[in-house]
This record gives sequence, structure tokens and C-alpha cells, in this order.
Amino acid sequence: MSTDKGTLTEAEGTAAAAGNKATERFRESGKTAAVQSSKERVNQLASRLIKAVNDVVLEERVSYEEYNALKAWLIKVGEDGEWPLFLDVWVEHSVEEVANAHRKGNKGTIEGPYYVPGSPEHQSPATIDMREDEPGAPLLFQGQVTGTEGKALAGAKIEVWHADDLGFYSQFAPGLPEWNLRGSFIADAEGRFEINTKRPAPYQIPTDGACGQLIHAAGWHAWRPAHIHLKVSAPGHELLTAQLYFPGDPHNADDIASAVKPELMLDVQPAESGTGLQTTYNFVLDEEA
Ligand code: MBD
Ligand code: FE
Repeated sequence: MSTDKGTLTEAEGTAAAAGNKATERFRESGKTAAVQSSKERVNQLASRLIKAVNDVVLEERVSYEEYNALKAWLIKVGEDGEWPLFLDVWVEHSVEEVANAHRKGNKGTIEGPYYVPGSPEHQSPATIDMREDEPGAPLLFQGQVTGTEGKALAGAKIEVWHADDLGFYSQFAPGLPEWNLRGSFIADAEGRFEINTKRPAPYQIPTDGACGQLIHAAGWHAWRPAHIHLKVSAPGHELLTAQLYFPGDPHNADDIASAVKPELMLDVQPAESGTGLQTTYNFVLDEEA
């Protein structure tokens, strides 16, 4: 175990370090600036939430011991900075379902806690930023972005972020270059893109923080299947936030974050170049209302 904070390897990070970074990123995101709620709406939602908790207490005959365990745990979620992780793993999928039910084009899924805006921009075809000796199978990820009527969306932007071959995200685990496996790619005049990256590994949420404590105490597992996060955008079209998954991953059927959808499964083949893998996925963006 390294003692110098500056020389930790990616596997030596802590839940609290990753959680507090995610909390900081959320604060910087500007997302809270858009919050505008009437008294009626806050009353409705807060009353229902409080009633739901009280119903559990009464129906399950919750003891003082259990109540105090909950209190201690909630305090620890905050101390570890794990509110973004907790909410994105166990709640965001329902919010996403409501938000995107109207879409005729691509299905979306949750953003999760590890998006960072402003990744290095490249004109497609391009290679994502990675270390010289980046581990993992080379993956050529290509496709086309169109509108719902099939119109090619020239210059569409595909933002990509994903874990490395050990399952860690740059800017949330120590020791990784700032933009490792994060990039923004501009599609060509036909909306086509070609991105060279590495196949990500399955992701295990940190086990040494409050969320890990809950998972352990409840006898759950901490895994998300391997996935590539994306934000796809084009002028006049709704921004799509999605993730793509790899067939055969043991956690496709029991993602801890409930974010897998059959429409988001990749078709992965051996690369025509002879090294690594390739996959084609086409995005359909809804026109802005
Ligand atoms: C992730 O990588 C992720 O995508 C989600 C939703 C939660 C935790 C880690
Ligand atoms: Fe992720």
C-alpha cells in the first residue's frame, strides 16, 4: 500500500475519495440551478415520501435499534460523499424512465455519478485518450446518428466515458490521467463516427463506503455489467444520455443500478483489422418539440 497520496494506484482509491469527488462534480454541474418547485409540489412529494417511510416502520415493526442503524448509515452516506452514488444506483433509473417515456428514437438510460463535461474533442475517426500501455482489448466503436425520420445528423457530437480494464474511472480513482477513456467525438457529414477505445471491464461500486456497507449487510452484490456511457447530441434534437452493454456479461441480468435495456445491447464482433473487437451502434435522436 502506497502512503504518498500522489502516487496511489487506481485500485488503492477509497469509496469516500470517489464519493466526495462525485459530490463535488454534482455541485459544479449547474443541475441544481434549474430547481423550481411550488409549495404544492414540494408538499405532495415530501408528504408521500415521509408517509412511505412511516408505512415501512409500522408494517415491518421497526425497532429503535434498527432506526438508529438507519440514522448512523444515512450520516455515513453524507460523510462518504455517496449521495450521488446511492441515488444514481437505486433511484435514477425510475426518474430516467419518466423523463424519456416520450422518446420515439433511442432509448436512454441513467447518467450515473461519473460524467465530467468538457472532455477532449476529436473529429471522427479518432482514438480516445488513453495511456500508452492501456490494458484491455482494442474496441472499434462505430455507427451513425440520425433523426427519427432517418435524416443523417451531420456533425453530431458523441461524448463517451467508461471504466478501464480494471473497472476504474479517470477523475474518480487515483493515478489515472485526467481524461483517460473520456472524449467527445464529432461525426462526419453523414452523421457517421468511428471511435477507437478499449473494452471496459465490469464495474464494482466501492465496497468500503456507506453503499458498500448496505450491500454487504443486505447480502446483495455490488456489480454493474461492463458499459460505455454516452451523451449524443445534435442541433434541433434532444440530448440522449445512454449506456451500451456487452452480450454475455454475467451482470446484464442483475445490474445493481437497474439500467440495462435490451435495446442498449451491442453486437460485438472480432475486428476486421485483425486485432481486437468492433461494434456498430446507430443512434436515433428525437427532434426537439
Ligand atoms: C457507475 O459506473 C455507474 O454507471 C453507475 C450508474 C453507478 C455507479 C458507477
Ligand atoms: Fe458507469
